[in-house]
Amino acid sequence: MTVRTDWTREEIAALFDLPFADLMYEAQTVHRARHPRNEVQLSTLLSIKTGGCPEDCGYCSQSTQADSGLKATKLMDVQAVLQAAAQAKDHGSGRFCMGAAWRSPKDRDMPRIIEMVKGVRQMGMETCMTLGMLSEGQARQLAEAGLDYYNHNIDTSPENYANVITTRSFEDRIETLENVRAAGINVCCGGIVGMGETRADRIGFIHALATMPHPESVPINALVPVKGTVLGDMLADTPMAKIDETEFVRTVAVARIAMPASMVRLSAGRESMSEACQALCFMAGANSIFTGDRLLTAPNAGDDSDARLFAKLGVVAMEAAPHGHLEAAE
Ligand code: SAM
Ligand code: DTB
Ligand code: SF4
Repeated sequence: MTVRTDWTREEIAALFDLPFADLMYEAQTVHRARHPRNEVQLSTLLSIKTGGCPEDCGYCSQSTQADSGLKATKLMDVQAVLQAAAQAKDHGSGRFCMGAAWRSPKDRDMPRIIEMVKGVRQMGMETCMTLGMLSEGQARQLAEAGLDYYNHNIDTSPENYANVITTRSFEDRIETLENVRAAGINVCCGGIVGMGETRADRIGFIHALATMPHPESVPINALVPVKGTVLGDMLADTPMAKIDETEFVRTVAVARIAMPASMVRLSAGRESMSEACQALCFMAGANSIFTGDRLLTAPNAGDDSDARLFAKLGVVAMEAAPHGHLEAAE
């Protein structure tokens, strides 16, 4: 149960191949050794700049390449962002994650972004941002502002990357992750399953995450199929390509075992997931979710249904503890 970054693909593949009950048992054992059981960390998303993105990510409604009918907006005012953060805090969320549909932030945007980080932090919430690629200098500026986490996903295996996104490379992603880490900001990095990728791609995806310095937070998103995006339309045309729930749970369990100390977030896609599947994901070691009615642009499960689910499962919200969760073993 030590934290290892020397995983081989064969080892990751062997975990995926385990009988389901054995995989769940191992994942739950690792989880209990490292994390408070029955506790789930709550984060809330806000899209601070929506749509009009020049990147061509095949899953995303915010790309200019997508015909999703989404209205593009300008960067929000600081006050409006702080108001949304206050509401999230009132609803029990510990972390506020601000996302912008950018390839990378412009230097002229940085002062406002920094005000947002400082303001949310002053409210006693953990801060997270996802703004696209960052230079070393931008990462340092965000660190100085007190940013706790930066989300930047590798999304899929290195070999599948170009099938999903062509306007940047897997290596570009790694470079930003290195800049973020070097600046001393916690890394939030994961990806999407259910994009029609193969088991081998899911193995390559977890292998890539587990052989870098492990991200403190690993979001596992189930593709939210959006009409007008390449992948949303592909799934609508070939429903057979939709990922099966057991395979989704397996992916969560393998992430938990391969990255024992990380927080594994059951991210996008919960809205259309059964309660039983979500319960299995928690069993498999997921210990974080996005709360609230909306993700960035897509609908989310919502506070009422989450409260019901938590009560049913005997799950409680984890106390927010900036930078402290890795020591949270029982
Ligand atoms: N533009 C920035 C970037 O790409 O890094 C930040 C925002 S982007 C929307 C953040 C992440 O959301 C993506 O990396 C992807 O993993 C996830 N995402 C976007 N659209 C999704 C969808 N339809 N279903 C599931 N996950 C999605
Ligand atoms: C992540 O891995 N998932 C979040 C967050 N990081 C920024 C975003 C999910 C987006 C889902 C689609 C939407 O809302 O547009
Ligand atoms: Fe732009 Fe991010 Fe959407 Fe890609 S995922 S199109 S970079 S907003």
